[in-house]
Amino acid sequence: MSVAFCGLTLTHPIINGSGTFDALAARKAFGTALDEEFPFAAYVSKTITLEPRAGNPPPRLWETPAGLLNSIGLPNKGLQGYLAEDLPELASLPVPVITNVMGSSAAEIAELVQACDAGAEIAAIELNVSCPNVKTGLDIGADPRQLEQVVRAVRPLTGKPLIVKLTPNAADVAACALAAQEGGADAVSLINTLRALALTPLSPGARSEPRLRRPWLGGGTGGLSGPAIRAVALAQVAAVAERVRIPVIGMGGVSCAEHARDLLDVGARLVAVGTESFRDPVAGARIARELDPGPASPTSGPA
Ligand code: RRO
Repeated sequence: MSVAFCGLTLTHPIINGSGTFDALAARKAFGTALDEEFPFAAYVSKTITLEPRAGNPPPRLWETPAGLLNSIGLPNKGLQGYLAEDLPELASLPVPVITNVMGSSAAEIAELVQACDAGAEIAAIELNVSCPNVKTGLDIGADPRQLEQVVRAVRPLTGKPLIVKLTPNAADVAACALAAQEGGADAVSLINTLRALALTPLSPGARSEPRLRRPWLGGGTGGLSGPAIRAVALAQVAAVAERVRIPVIGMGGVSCAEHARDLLDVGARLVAVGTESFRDPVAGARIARELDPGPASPTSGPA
């Protein structure tokens, strides 16, 4: 089931969505058992920014009937903390490491890409231009012209595979994918979460006072993930795969092999598992196994 992806050979097509699986915390919890059956064929880090960030004020999560709304706000140690403390440990995972970065200006993105290029343990770079939970003033991910310019500017700064993570919150996602390709991206990944809102619940029986209603999440709006967005992901991945030559990483609401198969069948090269890993940390391994059950046993087929 091995898959060629941007010069890497992955043992199967299932990876994690950035920010949905903390490999270092999992290793503390499960020890070396984690390395023996690591759930993913490559490990994507959470989003790293130039400076450390505390993240958004709580509450940061809200469950919907078929999804999860988050406004985490990129808490991370910052580039230097990641390179010095986390990357050396991530490098001992049994799979290639893809580092996901986000900048709030073209100059910041360039600095992040340059630093990742120098990190020998980093197999590929994923550029997050799609987080719904920060007000950067730089909405490049939703504007094909700006996106192409930024990707074109940072492309020469690295020889490593450059993946652009697209936002679903754009008028024409396929046009954004094409722009990333024209700028020199080696692959695109989608979908990130859909911008969404939850309000502080009313007490039972209370009359609504519209002017008193407030967003539940500390960050205001959040990003919706999970089963609720799977059909949206399938439509957007299909539209993008039809339009670009570069490989596509598809994700959004995948919780079993059938869902992964749908994304592969509309043209994704790899599939990322996100929200399902919060429920089942070894979902990635389960889905990879279900996708490739191996040769049929002599007794399982017709005589
Ligand atoms: O940290 C977050 O709040 C976050 C990020 Br960076 C992202 O890309 N997507 C998301 O739903 N949340």
